[in-house]
Amino acid sequence: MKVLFLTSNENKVTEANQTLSELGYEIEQFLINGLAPKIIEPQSSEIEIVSEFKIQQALELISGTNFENHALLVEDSGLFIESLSDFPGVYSSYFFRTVGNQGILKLLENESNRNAEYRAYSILYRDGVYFRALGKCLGSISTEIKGSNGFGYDPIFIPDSGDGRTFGEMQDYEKESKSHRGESLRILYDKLSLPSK
Ligand code: ITT
Repeated sequence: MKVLFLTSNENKVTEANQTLSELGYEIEQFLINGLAPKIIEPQSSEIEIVSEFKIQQALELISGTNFENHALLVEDSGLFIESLSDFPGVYSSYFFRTVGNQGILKLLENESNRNAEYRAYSILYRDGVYFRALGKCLGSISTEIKGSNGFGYDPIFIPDSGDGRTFGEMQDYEKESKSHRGESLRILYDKLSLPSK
């Protein structure tokens, strides 16, 4: 089954395919004339609320088109840093684009509490039914940038469940088995696998 993923982030599409392709789902980025439609994100500090807005926009975009019967996927995620009162959180994408990993390292320069958490909230819509899943990944912020795999904050994020390497130093399958997105997609996988009533 083809699933249209409304996102501007191709890395999210790759990671979703890693988990959901086993179910026979083929995740494709939702494009109109070759471009990802602009998503309007609400002013909210909750990734759950942002995701609900995203799925409604996806539904509006396919309404009345040839894609009307396709399954849809959206996700909102972010990095929540304890000593920064959960910043950048829902602003993770913007913060990364403007100041990047160096900006985070600078903010934490003299900070001993480097605890952080990645969160991802996914919503999959199929045949009139919504499937929702929250995934979390506990970890800490490194003192330097390490590795070039993954995307975004991966070169400064060390998952607690790992061996001290950042996600940027891990292979895709290692990140997937520990990450917030991996967890959220595995929960979706389990929900989608249940026989429908
Ligand atoms: P869409 O909203 O178009 O889906 P986006 O990249 O802007 O794409 P979000 O608004 O959900 O996505 O922002 C998530 C940001 O959080 C993302 O851009 C990264 O900066 C960061 N992030 C989330 N998950 C990550 C991961 O697995 N690895 C590294 N950074 C991540």
